[in-house]
Amino acid sequence: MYTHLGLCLPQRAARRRAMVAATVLAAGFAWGSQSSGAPAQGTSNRTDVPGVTANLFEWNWSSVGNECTSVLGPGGFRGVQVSAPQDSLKRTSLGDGSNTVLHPWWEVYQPVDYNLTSRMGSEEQFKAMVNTCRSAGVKVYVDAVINHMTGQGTTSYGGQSYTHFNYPGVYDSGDFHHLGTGPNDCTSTSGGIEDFNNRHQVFKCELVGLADLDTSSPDVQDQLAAYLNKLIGYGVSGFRVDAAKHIGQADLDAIYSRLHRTKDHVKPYWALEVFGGGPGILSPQAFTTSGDVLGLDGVKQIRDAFKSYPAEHIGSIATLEVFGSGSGLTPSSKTLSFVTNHDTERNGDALNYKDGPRYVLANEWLLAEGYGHPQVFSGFAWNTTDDSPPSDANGIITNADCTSGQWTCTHRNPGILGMVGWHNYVGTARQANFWTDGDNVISFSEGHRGWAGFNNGAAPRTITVQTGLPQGSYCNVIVSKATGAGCSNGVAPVSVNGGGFATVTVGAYDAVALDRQNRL
Ligand code: ARE
Ligand code: CA
Repeated sequence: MYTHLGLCLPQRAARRRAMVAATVLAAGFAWGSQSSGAPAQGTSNRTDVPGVTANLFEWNWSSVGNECTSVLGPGGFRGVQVSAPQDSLKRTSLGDGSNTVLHPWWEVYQPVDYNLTSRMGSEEQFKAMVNTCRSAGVKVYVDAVINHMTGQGTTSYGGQSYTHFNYPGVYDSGDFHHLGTGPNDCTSTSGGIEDFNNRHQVFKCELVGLADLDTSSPDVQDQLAAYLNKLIGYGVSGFRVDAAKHIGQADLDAIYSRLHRTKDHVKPYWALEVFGGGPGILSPQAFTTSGDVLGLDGVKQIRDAFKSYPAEHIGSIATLEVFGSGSGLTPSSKTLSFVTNHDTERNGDALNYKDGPRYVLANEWLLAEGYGHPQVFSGFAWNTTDDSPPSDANGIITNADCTSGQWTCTHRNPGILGMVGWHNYVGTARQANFWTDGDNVISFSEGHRGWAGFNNGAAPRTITVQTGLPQGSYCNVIVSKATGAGCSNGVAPVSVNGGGFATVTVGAYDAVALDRQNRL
C-alpha cells in the first residue's frame, strides 16, 4: 500500500494518480509532488514527473535533437534521457579495463571537469539539442556522474590534464575520500569497495578504482550543484543519478536541496541508480525517501517472465498478472521503469535487442502495464561489452543512423510507437479483465479505453476474451491506425461485440492492442 493525498490506495490506483499528476504538470499547472526528493527551497515541493521517455544512450547531441523533432515528439515520447555530457577521460592507450577497445563506451563515466566537451558534442550543441527537444515537446533528462571522477588516464576530451586526485579548476586532493583510518576515510584494505554490503565502504571507498568525491563536503556539494544548475539553466528537466548508492541518502539530499527549479517551475526529476541486493539502507527501497529509483530489480523479473534466463526456457508471462509493488518492487510512482539499460543489456540481467521480437514484446507489455515511469532504451549494436559506439578516430561519436545496423533504435519500432500512443491515451484508466492461458498468453484492459494481448509463444494464438471496450471495429495499434478509409496498412479491424468480447489472433512473439482513439 502506498498513501497519497491522505488516502490508502491500492498500488495501481496510486500509480494512476501519479499519471494524472504527470498530465497536469505537462499542462503547466500546479499539483502535489509525487516523486519528491529532499525538501525543496522556496514555497513549493513540486517535482518534475516524467511521461514516457526514450533513453538514447550515447547518441550525439545533434542526433538527439533530430530525433526529438522527427520521431520522439510526434511519436508521443514526453522525454529523452541523454548520456553524461560533462568532459571526461579520453584514453590514449589500451589496458585498464579493455585491451582491445581504445574508446570504450564507459569513458563518459569518468568526469574530468564540468565543461560540456564530450564525445557527444560541444556545449553549444548540447544547448541547441535541449532547445530543439523542448520545442518538440520532449523534456531532457541527463545522466549525472557525481559520485566520482576518474580511475585512469591523464587527459580529457576537452584537452584538460589531470591526475587521480587533482582536477585543475574543479577539485584537489582535499575534495576526495582517501584510504585511511579517519571517520571520513575509506577503511577497506585496498581503498576500493571490497564488500558491496558494507555501508561505509559503499559510500566512501572507490567504485572500480574511481576517485571518490567527498560528497559530504559543502564545497563539493556546491561544485556539483553548480554543474547540475548549469544544465537546469539550459532547460534540462532532471537527472539519472549515476552510482547514487555510493553517494548515500544524506549527501544526495544535500545536493538536491541546492538545485534550482526547471524551466517548468518545478524541482528537477531525480532518479537514483541503486542496484538491488544491498541490505537495509543500501536497498533501492531505502533510497525512495531521496527520490525515484531505477527499476533494476524489475528488469530481472521481466527477463525471467519472458525468457527465464539463464536456462533459456520458453518463458511464462502468465506470472505478470502481478507486477510492481505486488511482486516486491519499489512503488510505481517512485520508479523509472525499463526492460533494460546500458549496464543490464550487457551483464545478463535483462532482455536486450539481441532477443529480437521478444525484446520488443516486453517493451510493448511494459508500456501497457504502465508500472513506473516507462522508458525505452536505444543504444548501439555491440559484440564485446566494451565496444565503442560508432565514432571517429578521436572517439567523437558520429551521427546515429538507424538504417546502418549499428544503432539499435528500439524506440522507432512501429509496435512500440503504437504502444506509446496507447499508453498516453489510456492514461489513468484502471487495469481490469486480466486473462491468461496460464502460460504464455495474457491480455487485459485499461478501463473502457484500451485493451492489449501478448503472446510470448512460438505459434500464433486465437483467443476470445473480454476487452472492456464498447462495441465496434478497432485497429490494432501495433501495426496500424484508424483512418477515414479503415485501418492503415491494409490491416483487418478487430470486432468487439455488444458484450465487450472479441476473438483475436495474436501472432507468435507479438501483441495486439486496441484503443478507442483507433476505433473506426
Ligand atoms: C572502467 C573499467 C574498470 C576500471 C575503471 C576505472 O571497466 O576496469 O577499473 O574504468 O578506470 C561504467 C563501466 C565500468 C567502468 C566505469 C568507469 O560499467 O566498467 O570502469 O564505467 O568508466 C555497481 C554500482 C553501480 C554501477 C555498476 C557498474 O553500484 O553504480 O557497479 N553502475 C553505474 C553505471 C556504470 C558505470 C558506473 C556506475 C561508474 O551505470 O555504467 O560503470 O560511473 C551488485 C552490486 C552493485 C553493483 C553491481 C555490478 O549488484 O550490488 O552495487 O553495481 O553488482 O554489476
Ligand atoms: Ca562515494
